[in-house]
Amino acid sequence: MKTNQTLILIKPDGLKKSLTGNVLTRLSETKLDIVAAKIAQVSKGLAEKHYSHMKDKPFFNELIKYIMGDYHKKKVMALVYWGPDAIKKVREICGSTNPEEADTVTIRGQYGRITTKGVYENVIHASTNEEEAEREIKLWFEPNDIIVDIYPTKTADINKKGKTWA
Ligand code: 3AN
Repeated sequence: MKTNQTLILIKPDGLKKSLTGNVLTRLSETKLDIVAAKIAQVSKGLAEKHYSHMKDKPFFNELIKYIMGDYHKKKVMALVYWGPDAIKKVREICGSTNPEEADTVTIRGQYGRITTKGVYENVIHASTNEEEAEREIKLWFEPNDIIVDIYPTKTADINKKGKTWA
C-alpha cells in the first residue's frame, strides 16, 4: 500500500442538494485524513484548466458551465484526502463516471443523475492517478492551505516567508 493524496470536489449539484454531510460521511468510511478543505467559486479559467484533458469532448462547454455552477450554486467544496491508497479508495467509493452505471452503493450511484440535456451530474470529482492528483492539488490549493508537506515547496518572497509550489 502506498500513501498518497487525492483532490476531491463536491460539485455544485452536491452543494445545491445539501449533500455535503452525506458525501463526507461516505468518504469517512475510507479512514483517510482530510488535510485541506475550502469552499471555492470556480472561474472559467480554473474550470478549463481542471478539465483541460476533456477539451475536445462534445460536452466540454456544458461541463465547464456545470462545474462553474451555472445550473446549481456557484460554489464547490474542495478537499485533499491523504493516507494509504487514498486515490484508489476514494475512486472506489465515488463509483463510475456515468452515474446511471455507477454501483448503487457508491456516492455517484446514490446521488448522481443524468439531466435531459445529457449533463452528468455526478456530485463528486476525485483524482484518477498520482500525476493527476499532483496537477489538480497544485491547481486548487497553495502549500500553506495543506497541513502536511506533500510536494516540495520554495520560498516565494523572502520578506513575507510565503511558500509557492517548487
Ligand atoms: P471522472 O470524473 O470519473 O474521472 P472523466 O475525467 O472521464 O471522469 O470526466 C470528467 C467529467 O466529465 C466527469 N466527472 C463528468 O462530469 C463529465 N463527463 C464524462 N463523460 C461524460 C459524458 N459521456 N457525457 C457527459 N459528461 C461526461
